[in-house]
This record gives sequence, structure tokens and C-alpha cells, in this order.
Amino acid sequence: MLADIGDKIFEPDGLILHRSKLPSLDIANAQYTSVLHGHDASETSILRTRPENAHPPVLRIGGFALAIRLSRTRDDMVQTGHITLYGHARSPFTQRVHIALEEARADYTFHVVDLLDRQTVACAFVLKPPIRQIPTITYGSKGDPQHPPAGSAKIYESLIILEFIADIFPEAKLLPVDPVCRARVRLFVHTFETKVADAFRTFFFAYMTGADSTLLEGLEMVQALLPPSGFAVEEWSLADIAAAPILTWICTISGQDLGTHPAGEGLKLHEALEGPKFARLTKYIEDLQERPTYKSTDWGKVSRTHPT
Ligand SMILES: N[C@@H](CCC(=O)N[C@@H](CS)C(=O)NCC(=O)O)C(=O)O
Repeated sequence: MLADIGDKIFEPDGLILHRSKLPSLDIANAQYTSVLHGHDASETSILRTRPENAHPPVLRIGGFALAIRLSRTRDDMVQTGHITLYGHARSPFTQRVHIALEEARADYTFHVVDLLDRQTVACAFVLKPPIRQIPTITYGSKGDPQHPPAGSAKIYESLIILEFIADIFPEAKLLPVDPVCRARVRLFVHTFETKVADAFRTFFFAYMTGADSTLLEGLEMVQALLPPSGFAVEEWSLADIAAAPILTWICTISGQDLGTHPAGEGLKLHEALEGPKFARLTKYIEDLQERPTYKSTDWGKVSRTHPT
């Protein structure tokens, strides 16, 4: 569709918006707003044509609403800002993001934030409200990691960061193109986070009675979602990135009986995981650990000792 409003240009295969118009735009669809923000504001933004069967968004300019077909396809998006990852090699949540950045061959800086060194921690902003956690990434101009350039986006929560990386690196195929497969990825991630990641934290870091059976039940639920072989949705995806570091932590530190649980509870959990009931999950974990980006981001041996 061709349309003309003021000094803008709509093209058959896309839309060119002049920068002078950007402040007055009210795109009635958050996806498109983020596309505008995703481009360098000093340049003309180019949005490509939406698929034929997609519902058209409404573009409002000065109260004038115009239904148009516009969008960018997944293939249009590329990294336009520099990424700084604030995290630590021994944080499994950081490793999720690290793997995704490696998979995407992103241009990024890894800035180490050592949570055990609060007094001297070089970059404090990630540990202050509202963030208060690693991993966090900034996305924008490249600069001093301790003082992110004004206008940098600050994004935290590892799963949100993974989705963001999938968005800006579509060629990394962290999310399948097929909507059904994408839904399966998200179901797996949701199940993993709510049934395993939370239980993992409780069992190892804030033990309470029953935490072992809650964790084992969660692991069974995740195992039940796995196909007979291969990764979570057969092809490698964001689901596997979300799962790999935490599953490895569970296996490794339970085998060393590390954590806030009573002594011996970790070993019991480890024994259960090694049994025939978890054979499929065990194979899945082995496959995850063979992934080159898993190996290159591996946190190594845990140095904590069991609390006395
Ligand atoms: N839900 C968060 C969890 C991140 C998390 O628990 N990070 C820990 C380190 S592994 C943290 O930063 N804790 C803050 C603190 O200890 O003060 C995510 O997925 O990113």
C-alpha cells in the first residue's frame, strides 16, 4: 500500500518515516513502537511490510488515524547497539545470557560484578533498586561499563534478556519460526522456571522441609516435556539455554552436597537424579553440556563449601 502524509514516504514494501515526525507518532501497537526505538534516532527509520495475513496496526499522526500495513520481519532486525553484560561466571542466570550472546555471535562486553565483594564492587547500579541483580544488560552506545551512556536501555531478568537477544539476532534462531514450536519453547521455559528454577533456589539457598520433593517433582515435569531425543523442541533453542546452567548446577552441587540444606540432602537428591527414573533428563543434560557455547561459558568448579 502506498500512502502519503506530509513529508513522509510509504513504499510498497515498507515505510520510511522522517525523523522530524517521530516525536508525534503514536503507533497503536507496542511492537511497532519498539521498532522505532530500536533504530538510531538520528536516522530515518525503515519499517518493512507486514505479512499479508497479519492484522494491520493503526498509525496515528496528530489525531489522524491511518490503517497501514507495516512491520519489519524477523530477518530485518540486527544488533544496532553495543551490549554490556553485567554478571558473574558462577551465576547460572548470567550463564544463560552469556550462552545466548555467544550463540548470536554478538558484539558485547562482559563486565564482572562480584556479589561477594559488595564494598568494592566496581559497578553498583545493577545492585541498586530497581534492578538489584545480575544478570543485567545495557544496550546502547559503547562506553564505560561503570557509567552506562545516557539513553542506554537497562534490561534485567535473564529470561527477558534471552527474548531480547532472540529479537535482535533472528539469524541465531534462538526461537523457532514456526508459531507452534515457539509456543512449545515458551511452555518449556515457563515450566522450567516455575517448577525447577524456583525449587532449585529454595533447595540449595533457602532450604525448607519438602524442598527436595518439590524439586524432584519439577524435574519430572520438565522431563515429561522432552521429546524422545534431542533438545527441548528437538532443535536447539532458547529453552535449552534457559535450562542448561541450572540443570548443571543441580547435578554438580548436589553431588558435592553443597547448599543450605542439611548435610546429606544434596547427595540424596543426586542419587535420585542418577536413577533410571531420570534417564531421559540425564541424557538431555549431557547433550546440553556438549553444546560448544555451553562449554565456552562454563563456570567451572563451585568453590563454596558446605555451611557448617
Ligand atoms: N530471576 C532472576 C534471578 C537472578 C538472580 O537470582 N541473580 C542473583 C545472582 S545468581 C543475584 O543477582 N542476586 C542478588 C543478590 O544476591 O543481591 C533472573 O532470572 O535473572
